[in-house]
Amino acid sequence: MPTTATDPKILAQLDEPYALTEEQITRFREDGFVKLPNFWSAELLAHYDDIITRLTLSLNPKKDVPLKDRSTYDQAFIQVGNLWKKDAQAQELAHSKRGAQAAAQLMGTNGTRMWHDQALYKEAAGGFTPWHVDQQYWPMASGHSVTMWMPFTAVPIEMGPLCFGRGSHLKNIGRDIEISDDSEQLIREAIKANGVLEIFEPYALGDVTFHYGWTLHRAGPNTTTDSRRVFTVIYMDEQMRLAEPKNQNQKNDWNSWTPSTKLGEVMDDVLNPVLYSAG
Ligand SMILES: O=C(O)CCC(=O)C(=O)O
Repeated sequence: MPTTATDPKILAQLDEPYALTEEQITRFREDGFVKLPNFWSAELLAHYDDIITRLTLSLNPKKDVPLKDRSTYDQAFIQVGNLWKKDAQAQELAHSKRGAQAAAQLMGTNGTRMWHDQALYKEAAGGFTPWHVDQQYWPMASGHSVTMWMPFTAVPIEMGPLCFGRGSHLKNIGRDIEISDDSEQLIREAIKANGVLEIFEPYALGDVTFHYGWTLHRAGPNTTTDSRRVFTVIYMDEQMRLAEPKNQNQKNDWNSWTPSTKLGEVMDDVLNPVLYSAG
Protein backbone atom coordinates (compact mmCIF):
# COMPACT_ATOMS: atom_id res chain seq x y z
CA MET A 1 0.00 0.00 0.00
CA PRO A 2 1.50 3.39 -0.91
CA THR A 3 2.38 5.58 2.08
CA THR A 4 1.62 9.27 2.06
CA ALA A 5 4.58 11.64 1.66
CA THR A 6 6.12 12.76 4.94
CA ASP A 7 4.62 15.96 6.32
CA PRO A 8 7.14 18.85 6.02
CA LYS A 9 6.76 19.47 9.78
CA ILE A 10 8.04 15.96 10.45
CA LEU A 11 10.86 16.36 7.93
CA ALA A 12 11.91 19.54 9.74
CA GLN A 13 12.06 17.64 13.07
CA LEU A 14 14.53 15.17 11.56
CA ASP A 15 17.00 18.02 11.04
CA GLU A 16 16.54 19.89 14.33
CA PRO A 17 19.50 19.45 16.72
CA TYR A 18 18.77 17.78 20.08
CA ALA A 19 20.00 19.96 22.93
CA LEU A 20 22.40 17.57 24.68
CA THR A 21 23.48 18.57 28.18
CA GLU A 22 27.05 18.25 29.48
CA GLU A 23 25.72 15.71 31.98
CA GLN A 24 24.27 13.52 29.20
CA ILE A 25 27.58 13.60 27.31
CA THR A 26 29.50 12.71 30.48
CA ARG A 27 27.09 9.87 31.29
CA PHE A 28 27.52 8.46 27.77
CA ARG A 29 31.31 8.51 27.92
CA GLU A 30 31.53 7.11 31.47
CA ASP A 31 28.62 4.64 31.38
CA GLY A 32 28.88 3.60 27.71
CA PHE A 33 25.23 4.47 27.06
CA VAL A 34 22.73 7.24 27.68
CA LYS A 35 18.97 7.54 27.48
CA LEU A 36 17.69 10.74 25.85
CA PRO A 37 14.07 11.60 26.67
CA ASN A 38 11.71 13.19 24.11
CA PHE A 39 14.18 12.61 21.30
CA TRP A 40 11.34 12.00 18.83
CA SER A 41 7.77 13.34 18.85
CA ALA A 42 4.75 11.03 19.00
CA GLU A 43 3.63 12.12 15.52
CA LEU A 44 7.03 11.40 13.97
CA LEU A 45 7.14 7.96 15.61
CA ALA A 46 3.62 7.06 14.44
CA HIS A 47 4.45 8.09 10.87
CA TYR A 48 7.69 6.07 10.58
CA ASP A 49 6.27 3.14 12.60
CA ASP A 50 3.89 2.46 9.67
CA ILE A 51 6.64 2.69 7.08
CA ILE A 52 9.31 0.66 8.87
CA THR A 53 6.82 -1.99 10.07
CA ARG A 54 5.47 -2.56 6.55
CA LEU A 55 9.01 -2.95 5.19
CA THR A 56 10.23 -5.15 8.04
CA LEU A 57 7.31 -7.57 7.83
CA SER A 58 7.53 -7.83 4.06
CA LEU A 59 11.31 -8.41 4.12
CA ASN A 60 11.38 -10.68 7.21
CA PRO A 61 13.71 -13.53 6.24
CA LYS A 62 12.16 -15.83 8.90
CA LYS A 63 8.51 -15.25 8.11
CA ASP A 64 7.83 -18.91 7.27
CA VAL A 65 9.70 -20.37 10.26
CA PRO A 66 7.71 -20.73 13.53
CA LEU A 67 9.41 -19.17 16.60
CA LYS A 68 9.89 -22.55 18.30
CA ASP A 69 11.91 -23.89 15.34
CA ARG A 70 14.43 -21.03 15.37
CA SER A 71 17.83 -20.59 17.08
CA THR A 72 18.12 -18.43 20.22
CA TYR A 73 19.38 -15.59 17.99
CA ASP A 74 16.48 -15.88 15.56
CA GLN A 75 13.92 -16.09 18.37
CA ALA A 76 15.24 -12.77 19.73
CA PHE A 77 14.09 -10.60 16.85
CA ILE A 78 13.23 -10.16 13.21
CA GLN A 79 16.30 -8.40 11.80
CA VAL A 80 16.33 -6.50 8.51
CA GLY A 81 19.27 -4.27 7.56
CA ASN A 82 19.81 -1.17 5.45
CA LEU A 83 16.17 -0.26 4.97
CA TRP A 84 17.43 3.14 3.83
CA LYS A 85 18.55 1.50 0.56
CA LYS A 86 15.09 0.03 -0.01
CA ASP A 87 12.75 2.92 0.67
CA ALA A 88 13.05 6.70 0.39
CA GLN A 89 11.10 7.37 3.59
CA ALA A 90 13.16 4.88 5.57
CA GLN A 91 16.16 6.84 4.30
CA GLU A 92 14.71 10.09 5.68
CA LEU A 93 14.71 8.56 9.16
CA ALA A 94 18.00 6.66 8.89
CA HIS A 95 19.80 9.77 7.66
CA SER A 96 18.32 12.23 10.18
CA LYS A 97 20.70 15.02 11.05
CA ARG A 98 19.33 15.01 14.61
CA GLY A 99 20.54 11.43 15.19
CA ALA A 100 23.83 11.84 13.35
CA GLN A 101 24.72 15.09 15.13
CA ALA A 102 23.87 13.70 18.57
CA ALA A 103 26.08 10.67 17.81
CA ALA A 104 29.03 12.92 16.87
CA GLN A 105 28.60 15.08 19.97
CA LEU A 106 28.33 12.09 22.28
CA MET A 107 31.46 10.45 20.84
CA GLY A 108 33.33 13.77 20.54
CA THR A 109 34.06 13.35 16.82
CA ASN A 110 33.87 16.05 14.16
CA GLY A 111 31.28 14.06 12.21
CA THR A 112 29.53 10.75 11.64
CA ARG A 113 29.07 8.32 8.80
CA MET A 114 26.48 5.65 8.31
CA TRP A 115 27.54 2.12 9.17
CA HIS A 116 24.07 0.64 8.64
CA ASP A 117 20.51 0.67 9.92
CA GLN A 118 18.49 -2.26 11.23
CA ALA A 119 14.91 -3.00 12.20
CA LEU A 120 14.94 -5.20 15.32
CA TYR A 121 11.40 -6.41 15.97
CA LYS A 122 11.00 -8.65 18.99
CA GLU A 123 7.80 -10.51 18.20
CA ALA A 124 5.05 -11.22 20.75
CA ALA A 125 6.45 -14.15 22.78
CA GLY A 126 9.88 -13.54 21.19
CA GLY A 127 12.92 -14.69 23.17
CA PHE A 128 15.68 -12.83 25.04
CA THR A 129 18.63 -11.18 23.29
CA PRO A 130 21.85 -12.71 24.70
CA TRP A 131 24.59 -10.54 26.24
CA HIS A 132 27.05 -9.33 23.59
CA VAL A 133 29.09 -6.42 22.24
CA ASP A 134 28.35 -5.15 18.73
CA GLN A 135 31.89 -4.35 17.72
CA GLN A 136 32.75 -8.06 17.80
CA TYR A 137 31.11 -7.97 14.33
CA TRP A 138 32.66 -4.78 12.97
CA PRO A 139 36.16 -4.39 11.44
CA MET A 140 36.70 -0.88 12.79
CA ALA A 141 40.04 0.72 13.67
CA SER A 142 38.70 2.65 16.70
CA GLY A 143 35.93 2.44 19.27
CA HIS A 144 34.13 5.47 17.84
CA SER A 145 30.95 3.64 16.88
CA VAL A 146 27.51 4.12 18.39
CA THR A 147 24.00 2.72 17.96
CA MET A 148 20.85 4.80 18.29
CA TRP A 149 18.15 2.38 19.50
CA MET A 150 14.73 3.93 18.89
CA PRO A 151 11.48 2.15 19.74
CA PHE A 152 8.30 3.35 18.00
CA THR A 153 6.30 2.82 21.20
CA ALA A 154 6.92 2.87 24.93
CA VAL A 155 8.76 -0.32 25.94
CA PRO A 156 7.82 -1.68 29.38
CA ILE A 157 10.11 -4.22 31.04
CA GLU A 158 7.93 -7.13 29.92
CA MET A 159 8.43 -6.17 26.25
CA GLY A 160 12.25 -6.55 26.36
CA PRO A 161 13.93 -3.11 26.52
CA LEU A 162 17.74 -3.01 26.30
CA CYS A 163 19.76 -3.69 29.46
CA PHE A 164 23.31 -2.27 29.63
CA GLY A 165 26.43 -3.18 31.59
CA ARG A 166 27.38 0.21 33.06
CA GLY A 167 30.95 1.20 32.20
CA SER A 168 31.53 -2.11 30.38
CA HIS A 169 32.89 -0.38 27.24
CA LEU A 170 36.00 0.41 29.32
CA LYS A 171 36.54 -3.22 30.35
CA ASN A 172 37.71 -5.98 28.11
CA ILE A 173 34.79 -8.39 28.61
CA GLY A 174 33.26 -10.73 26.02
CA ARG A 175 34.89 -9.09 23.02
CA ASP A 176 35.68 -12.36 21.27
CA ILE A 177 32.33 -14.09 21.81
CA GLU A 178 29.63 -13.92 19.15
CA ILE A 179 26.02 -13.51 20.25
CA SER A 180 24.75 -16.94 21.34
CA ASP A 181 23.72 -19.03 24.33
CA ASP A 182 27.45 -19.12 25.20
CA SER A 183 27.77 -15.32 25.17
CA GLU A 184 24.75 -15.07 27.50
CA GLN A 185 26.33 -17.43 30.03
CA LEU A 186 29.99 -16.41 29.80
CA ILE A 187 29.34 -12.67 29.82
CA ARG A 188 26.80 -13.00 32.65
CA GLU A 189 29.47 -14.72 34.75
CA ALA A 190 32.14 -12.15 33.79
CA ILE A 191 29.82 -9.26 34.65
CA LYS A 192 29.24 -10.69 38.12
CA ALA A 193 32.95 -11.37 38.63
CA ASN A 194 33.85 -7.80 37.58
CA GLY A 195 31.10 -6.09 39.59
CA VAL A 196 29.52 -4.51 36.48
CA LEU A 197 26.13 -2.99 37.27
CA GLU A 198 23.19 -3.99 35.01
CA ILE A 199 20.94 -1.06 34.11
CA PHE A 200 17.54 -2.29 33.00
CA GLU A 201 14.77 0.29 32.69
CA PRO A 202 11.59 0.78 30.64
CA TYR A 203 11.53 3.29 27.75
CA ALA A 204 8.84 5.99 27.62
CA LEU A 205 7.40 7.02 24.25
CA GLY A 206 10.00 9.22 22.51
CA ASP A 207 13.00 7.89 24.50
CA VAL A 208 16.04 6.67 22.58
CA THR A 209 19.32 5.27 23.83
CA PHE A 210 22.78 5.58 22.34
CA HIS A 211 25.37 2.91 23.19
CA TYR A 212 28.99 2.39 22.16
CA GLY A 213 29.94 -0.58 20.00
CA TRP A 214 31.95 -1.92 22.97
CA THR A 215 29.18 -1.62 25.58
CA LEU A 216 27.82 -4.94 26.84
CA HIS A 217 24.05 -5.25 26.45
CA ARG A 218 21.19 -7.72 26.27
CA ALA A 219 17.38 -7.67 26.34
CA GLY A 220 14.78 -9.78 28.12
CA PRO A 221 12.05 -11.69 26.26
CA ASN A 222 8.85 -10.06 25.00
CA THR A 223 6.10 -11.57 27.15
CA THR A 224 3.39 -9.24 25.83
CA THR A 225 1.03 -9.84 22.91
CA ASP A 226 2.46 -6.89 20.90
CA SER A 227 5.62 -6.75 18.83
CA ARG A 228 8.51 -4.63 20.24
CA ARG A 229 9.07 -2.43 17.19
CA VAL A 230 12.55 -0.90 17.17
CA PHE A 231 14.64 0.83 14.51
CA THR A 232 18.37 1.32 15.00
CA VAL A 233 20.92 3.44 13.21
CA ILE A 234 24.60 2.64 13.65
CA TYR A 235 26.98 5.57 13.23
CA MET A 236 30.75 5.71 13.17
CA ASP A 237 33.37 8.44 13.20
CA GLU A 238 33.51 10.11 9.77
CA GLN A 239 37.26 9.23 9.80
CA MET A 240 36.73 5.54 10.67
CA ARG A 241 39.24 3.26 8.92
CA LEU A 242 38.85 -0.39 8.00
CA ALA A 243 40.83 -2.69 10.30
CA GLU A 244 42.06 -6.21 9.48
CA PRO A 245 39.07 -8.50 10.28
CA LYS A 246 39.58 -10.53 13.48
CA ASN A 247 36.95 -13.18 12.72
CA GLN A 248 34.52 -14.41 10.05
CA ASN A 249 31.74 -12.08 11.32
CA GLN A 250 33.98 -9.07 10.63
CA LYS A 251 34.78 -10.39 7.13
CA ASN A 252 31.04 -10.76 6.47
CA ASP A 253 30.29 -7.25 7.73
CA TRP A 254 33.10 -5.77 5.60
CA ASN A 255 31.46 -7.41 2.61
CA SER A 256 27.93 -6.32 3.59
CA TRP A 257 28.41 -2.78 4.83
CA THR A 258 31.51 -1.31 3.17
CA PRO A 259 32.44 -3.58 0.25
CA SER A 260 34.64 -1.19 -1.76
CA THR A 261 36.82 -0.09 1.20
CA LYS A 262 40.35 -1.47 1.35
CA LEU A 263 42.27 -2.30 4.54
CA GLY A 264 43.46 0.86 6.30
CA GLU A 265 41.28 3.21 4.25
CA VAL A 266 38.59 5.55 5.56
CA MET A 267 35.28 3.77 4.98
CA ASP A 268 34.03 5.92 2.16
CA ASP A 269 31.87 3.40 0.32
CA VAL A 270 28.56 4.61 -1.18
CA LEU A 271 26.94 2.69 1.69
CA ASN A 272 28.74 4.92 4.23
CA PRO A 273 27.72 8.50 3.52
CA VAL A 274 28.76 11.26 5.93
CA LEU A 275 25.52 12.18 7.70
CA TYR A 276 26.82 15.02 9.85
CA SER A 277 30.02 17.02 9.86
CA ALA A 278 30.72 20.08 12.00
CA GLY A 279 32.96 21.33 9.18
O1 LIG B 1 17.09 -5.02 20.22
C1 LIG B 1 17.70 -5.93 20.79
O2 LIG B 1 17.12 -6.81 21.45
C2 LIG B 1 19.19 -5.97 20.69
C3 LIG B 1 19.73 -4.74 20.07
C4 LIG B 1 21.18 -4.68 19.93
O3 LIG B 1 21.89 -5.59 20.26
C5 LIG B 1 21.76 -3.48 19.36
O4 LIG B 1 21.03 -2.60 18.88
O5 LIG B 1 23.00 -3.35 19.40
